[in-house]
Amino acid sequence: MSEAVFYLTTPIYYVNDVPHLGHAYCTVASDIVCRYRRLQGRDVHFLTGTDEHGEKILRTAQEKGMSPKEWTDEIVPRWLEVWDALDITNDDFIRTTEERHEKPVQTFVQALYDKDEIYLGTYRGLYCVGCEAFKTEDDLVDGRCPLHPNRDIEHLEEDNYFFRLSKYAEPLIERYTSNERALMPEGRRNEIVGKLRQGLDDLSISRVSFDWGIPIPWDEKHVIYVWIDALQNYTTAVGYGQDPEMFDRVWPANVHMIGKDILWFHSVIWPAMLMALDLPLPETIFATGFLQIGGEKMSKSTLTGISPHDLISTFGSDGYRYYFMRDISFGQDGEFSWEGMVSRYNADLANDFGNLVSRVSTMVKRYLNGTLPAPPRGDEVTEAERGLRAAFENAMDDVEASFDAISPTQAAKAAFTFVRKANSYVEEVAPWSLAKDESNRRRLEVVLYELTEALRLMSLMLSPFIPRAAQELWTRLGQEGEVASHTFEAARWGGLAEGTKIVTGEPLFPRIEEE
Ligand code: ME8
Repeated sequence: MSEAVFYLTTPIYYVNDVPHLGHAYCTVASDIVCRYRRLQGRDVHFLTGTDEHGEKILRTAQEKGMSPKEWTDEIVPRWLEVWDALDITNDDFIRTTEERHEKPVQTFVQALYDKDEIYLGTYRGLYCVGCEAFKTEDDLVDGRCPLHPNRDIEHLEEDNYFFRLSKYAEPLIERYTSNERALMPEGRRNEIVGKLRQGLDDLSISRVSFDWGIPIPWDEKHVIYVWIDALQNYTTAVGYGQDPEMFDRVWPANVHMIGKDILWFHSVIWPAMLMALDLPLPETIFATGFLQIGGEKMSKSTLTGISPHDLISTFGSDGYRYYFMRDISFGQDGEFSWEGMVSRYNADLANDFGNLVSRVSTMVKRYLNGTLPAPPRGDEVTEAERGLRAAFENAMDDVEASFDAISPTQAAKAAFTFVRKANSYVEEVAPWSLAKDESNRRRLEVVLYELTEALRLMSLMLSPFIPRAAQELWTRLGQEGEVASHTFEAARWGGLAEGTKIVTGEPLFPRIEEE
């Protein structure tokens, strides 16, 4: 039997504005994890999309003098452009205004109602339109939402339908105290368990004061609360209520990758909804930290959002992807800085990796006429080659363990231990010295074979992070097709065939001069 699908989701983003670095952070990390799982031979289903209902989008459209549907249709392509520019390989893109989402959301909510999980009541309290969330006084700082200090908190009094969320505090505590992988990282799990121990209130799941949303099927003057609608993208996109065969095959998600600001919705409300219908729960919810600027969360509402395009034009998609994964410890908050990005790019990509590629391919061209010799026989392998090969095996193991722990930062570090080892191997074996004496010819062939093979393996191992450069290198090494369509089956030392033609080219990562 084939292994189950690896299903990973990103948050679906509010389209009240264009994406900034903070949004791209979660999506890039998700893409890297998915690319790695594909290299492992897994059947991956990678979902992202847009969250298009609710008051926030409605008000944005009104400010623009458009209907909400006109506004979302205009802005969604701007999001797709960014994902394209960052080489995001999602298998599906869901918009919550699509019929394939709206219909099954109604089916789901109706099923909750039929099981008496929903009742009519009155909500009296606070609401932050920025978060699209009900708030208590305790959530506010100086009377304002700390995440949306520029927006006024609203006082609501509405007849709403309520979900019996309070029933689920105990089962959720049980889940998070007995399963370490259910919610990661650990600090976030403890935080949620602490909050759950204080008990849960039932949750208002409908709104009546506006109509931009999915109607409650049995009472159409209500629209479904935007979070109850949005969370279901994870199930509607894989066939809930429409395609039972697909739903059984793909659900539950292996990973819901999210930012820490939306952890409560994902780790409490969403699993409770699933429990209420006896549906399987996501295996892991992983909350990233915030990308900050000047110590504050980068955001649209505080006007600190920088567009990914502004960085891609200088660093390329690869430089962008690598920097954010490598420099911001995954799961924690981290500060973006231009200087940090330049120095990381120059040190790791331009110097350690890019120069190695240039040096090795230039030597193969100069000393071997660009044609690979026969691989070394057992008796031609010395301690130096054994060290290089062992570094590769260790790096592969560490990369795997890091991805299992959902740490692309550790994985990037681990992969680069092999790059650095290859650089020290070049210095140790000094091919340029061997080339001076014809009697060293075979030894020269052996070390250049080993180095070229190391580059091929780097292309595979680094491809989740730097897919463009990895592909360019793969092609220069005379390898067919796309590196991304291979698996780690191809990651066995000695895979390069004798006679392969190696070509040189422009630097993969031209140095960026600091201004
Ligand atoms: O919350 N640093 O959408 P959203 C890191 N539609 N990540 C950041 C970030 C930052 N500065 N700013 C945003 C929503 N993000 C809902 C989600 S899911 C069913 C519905 C990331 O557009 C972070 O992952 O406001 C956050 O959770 C996500 O963008 C969505 O933000």
